Amino acid sequence: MAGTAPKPRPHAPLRPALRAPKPYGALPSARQLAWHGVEVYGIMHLTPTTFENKEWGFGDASPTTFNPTDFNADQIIKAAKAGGLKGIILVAKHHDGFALWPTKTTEYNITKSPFRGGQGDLVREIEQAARRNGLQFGIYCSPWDRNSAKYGTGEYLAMYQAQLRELYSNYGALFMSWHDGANGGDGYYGGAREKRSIDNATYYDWDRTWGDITRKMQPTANIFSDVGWDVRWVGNEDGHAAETSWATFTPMPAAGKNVAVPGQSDYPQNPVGTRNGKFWMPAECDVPLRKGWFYHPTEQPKTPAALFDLYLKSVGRGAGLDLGLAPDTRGQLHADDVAALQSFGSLVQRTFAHNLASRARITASNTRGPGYAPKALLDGNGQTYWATADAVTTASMTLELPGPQTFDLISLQEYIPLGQRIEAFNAEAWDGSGWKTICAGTSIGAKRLVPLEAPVTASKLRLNLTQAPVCLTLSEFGLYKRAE
Ligand code: FUL
Ligand code: CA
Repeated sequence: MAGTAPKPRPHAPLRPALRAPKPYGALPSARQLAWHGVEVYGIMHLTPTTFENKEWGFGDASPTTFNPTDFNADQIIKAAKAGGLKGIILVAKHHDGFALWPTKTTEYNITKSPFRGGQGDLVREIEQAARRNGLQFGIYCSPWDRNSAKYGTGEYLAMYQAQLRELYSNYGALFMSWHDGANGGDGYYGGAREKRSIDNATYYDWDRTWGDITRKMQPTANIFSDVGWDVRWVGNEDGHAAETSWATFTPMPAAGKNVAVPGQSDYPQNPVGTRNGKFWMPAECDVPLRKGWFYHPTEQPKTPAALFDLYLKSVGRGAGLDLGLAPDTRGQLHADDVAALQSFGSLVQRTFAHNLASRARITASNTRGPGYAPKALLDGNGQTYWATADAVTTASMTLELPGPQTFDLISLQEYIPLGQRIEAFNAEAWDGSGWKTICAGTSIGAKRLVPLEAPVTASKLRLNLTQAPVCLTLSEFGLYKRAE
């Protein structure tokens, strides 16, 4: 995208009014900007727990349980790609503690299974298939380990950190490092079969685990947790953010606690975020394609229409959509899952293939000056944007379409490298005799998709940006008709 941005004119005099707007509030890092570009990705669960038909393995399944008879990384990744997923996070170790790579840290790993005659490395196979097919790769390594005898003691942290080091060293650059919040409780724990509780505020020493290991070894990896450093959990596993969803966030400590750290924060705010929050920490909406994160023969994948609705409520609210993929005991996605992904991907692709506003004549009530003209909203390039003069915090723009168009979705994007600025907007359509409000909303951020109650046919439209603390930026505007 950056490659198509207009080159600055070197001889244009740099009058102060033409300088870019001053950034506002917490800003996204380069790593987060890259993450915003991914939008839809997947998280894959396939461990001994699949073969036990459970959601949480206790940690006592024999390694020989893990025996996918026809594992095919390309089948899984190609289905993900057809679904429009641009990245895949592999659960390299779930709560049951079984490591899907030949680790030195525990005997409870893939080399003790029949998979590839004990020579296999499932992390490697998925990583390579992902890269071959142009998907980014990420890792989930569960902090909670129900197999390890060491769990709950100081020794376990060293083991967990060593596991992260192995995963960070051997599988190329990661786009995400995903850290689950489920912690402690009962488990096998090397045969003790007991309940172990840890203080999740201190036990994993996240400052050092993430600061000294993840950041240093994998600077491109976005750290996800309920209050991850880069991406926050949306607060539910249903796949949607709140209708108002700010990318900025000030984590809330749990009742009686001083600081909000993973596992010790209050979640009511997570779906909405915090207006003017301390950090840029957009939401990830994680939701399984089926009912559970692991494959169960009795469950069905969600319909393409339901997935499209989740897309609107996640990506369309400035968040990411992380779709759970559950290969079956063959080690492949069920044909129903492949079909659901394919139809969902096609629905998104066909809906957004053509911006019905792309040939509109667009005028704005205020423009900062040359280089910030409103036509930047229609060039399909997120790097070019329209902006107002410093003192102007509300504006309207009028779009005259070449003829009547029928649409039921409006798409807006802010130029987020300068922060999340806009707090309220609405749109009106000209119905021949007057302006009729067709939608209204609050947060925009990386992307806002507004589904209209019913399709609108119009050849003239007005977008009103009605509230912001500072001057405005907007990088893209689109009108779309939901595909059948
Ligand atoms: C959850 C875990 O407890 C689930 O088993 C699953 O891995 C999901 C992605 O995160 O919190
Ligand atoms: Ca643009």
